Amino acid sequence: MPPQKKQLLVRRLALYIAAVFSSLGLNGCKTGCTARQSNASGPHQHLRVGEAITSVVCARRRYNDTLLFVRAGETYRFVIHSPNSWKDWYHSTCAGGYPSMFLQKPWESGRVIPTANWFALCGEITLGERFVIGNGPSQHPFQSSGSLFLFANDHPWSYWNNFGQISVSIVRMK
Ligand SMILES: [Ca+2]
Repeated sequence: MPPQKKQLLVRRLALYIAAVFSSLGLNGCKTGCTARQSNASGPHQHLRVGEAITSVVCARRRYNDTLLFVRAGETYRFVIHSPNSWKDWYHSTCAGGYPSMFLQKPWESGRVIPTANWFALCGEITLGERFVIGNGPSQHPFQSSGSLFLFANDHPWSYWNNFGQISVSIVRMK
């Protein structure tokens, strides 16, 4: 079988498995995640310089709403709390994520942020930039304004087999 056809077959099989698990109701945030605000979509607050909030990021959610609104030109600092641990199926990792293992190589370009590690803690602004936080502490100067969402970097159809959550403090620096 030609390699391209084989790759297509593997992808179709993976999509089928993802669909089966989704239909079994395993794509929610039922395992290892108790964060209520992860699913929230309420009024978003805007921090003053020096103010901070703590947000919980559930690995199984593509969009974890921090309930924060940030503006272009502001800088925020991200500090990961202990235990810094979550799991991509059977693979335990941290907010820094992990590089591709053999079978994951062909899927790298499909990750939400293709150049970041699998499961690296990342952020994004609605209709704005995406950025990597990792193990931190790290700072990000925002170039766009909007609501801030956090996520474990994964392939969009592969969130169903994610477990755990990581807490992160978000402080406005500028
Ligand atoms: Ca996954």
